[in-house]
Amino acid sequence: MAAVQWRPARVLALTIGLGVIILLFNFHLLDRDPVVIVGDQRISLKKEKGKPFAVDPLMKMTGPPEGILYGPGQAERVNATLLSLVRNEELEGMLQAMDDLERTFNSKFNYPWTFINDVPFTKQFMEATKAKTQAKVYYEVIPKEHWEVPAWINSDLMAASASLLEQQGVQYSGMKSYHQMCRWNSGMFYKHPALLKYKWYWRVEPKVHFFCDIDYDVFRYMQDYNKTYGFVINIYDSPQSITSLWPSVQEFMAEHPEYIHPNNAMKWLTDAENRPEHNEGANGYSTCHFWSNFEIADMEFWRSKKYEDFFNHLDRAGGFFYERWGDAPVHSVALGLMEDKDKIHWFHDIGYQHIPYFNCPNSDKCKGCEAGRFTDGQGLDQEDCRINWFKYAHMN
Ligand SMILES: Nc1nc2c(ncn2[C@@H]2O[C@H](COP(=O)(O)OP(=O)(O)O)[C@@H](O)[C@H]2O)c(=O)[nH]1
Ligand SMILES: [Mg+2]
Repeated sequence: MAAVQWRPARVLALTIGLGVIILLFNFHLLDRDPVVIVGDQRISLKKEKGKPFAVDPLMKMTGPPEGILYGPGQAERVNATLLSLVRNEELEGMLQAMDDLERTFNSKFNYPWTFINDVPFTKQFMEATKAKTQAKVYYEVIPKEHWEVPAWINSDLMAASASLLEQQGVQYSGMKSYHQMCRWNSGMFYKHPALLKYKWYWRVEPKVHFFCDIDYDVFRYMQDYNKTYGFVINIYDSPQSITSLWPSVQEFMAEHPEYIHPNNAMKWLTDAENRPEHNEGANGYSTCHFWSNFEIADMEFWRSKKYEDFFNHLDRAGGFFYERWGDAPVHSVALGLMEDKDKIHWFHDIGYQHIPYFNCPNSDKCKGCEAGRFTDGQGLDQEDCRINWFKYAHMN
């Protein structure tokens, strides 16, 4: 075999060739940066230090979702209720949230309100809330067996865990009723006898704000476009509050691989690129979740056999009381694993605030909400993880 002769011209050609290949490869890599297109804008989803987005998608002018929508009086109401779990002491905050939702949406559509409490509502609460709406209003008490701490929870262990979590700075860990509330929102609310007749609900908490006129029937949109779950905000959770949640979920997945949806959002759930320390602290879960104080959703998902099995598995594991599992990560993990991710909708057009976070659309339908703003707290911008949802799922 003849030896290759390394003449200067050949070396030069080879170097140029290699250079071109490296350049093309780099372009290819650059091109592979996750991007989304919003209107005429290409938005990089690469997280910049201290900034949730290179360009905030919320700064783009936005409006209602695309497609056929129904305004006031244009279509029958669907089978839905506005839903609030609330305490008598929170009356003022509830009236304020009602004012906002009635002004922006419900005075046009008149969906019934259902208020739920673990103790009976006072006359004052009922009279004041009734006076805020033209729609029907219902007041319900939670059945005792839905609220109380289950028999298999050891109260000494619960108290010991609570003080440990308190030392780690987990908010509300020593407050028994908060754990009960999270469990009820995770696996009980849709079983309340007064809710069985409804398919859809919009969860509303006291003190939340709504900023934008909503001129179409959002429940009808969910139904017509085959959606299961609507959210506005995605944030990271405190890993210390859910250290054993993901390991429990992994056990469940091993037992029930048939429940995992082929078009799932597993990559969103397990992302370790952004805030890897959260993934590590939560043993494999990014902790990114739909912030469940706002939910517009189909209760049939929660009532399904797969979710019932999922909830029972978690309930038996004890983390609602030995840790401080929130209904937000529980709902989010269930949806991310067992629902078609295309059935999850980001209501970017609904201006919303629950302290300390906002969803503020850039739209002339909104008042009192600075477009693109995420938080009014100092240094909380990095809590926003909608970027992950956009990257691994979609923006609609
Ligand atoms: N009736 C009742 N409602 C509760 C209780 N604990 C929490 N809630 C409601 O559950 C929701 C979440 O509680 P909240 O205190 O706002 O928790 P946070 O949003 O996580 O800070 C709110 O709508 C509260 O009114 C409780 O013990 N009884
Ligand atoms: Mg709240």
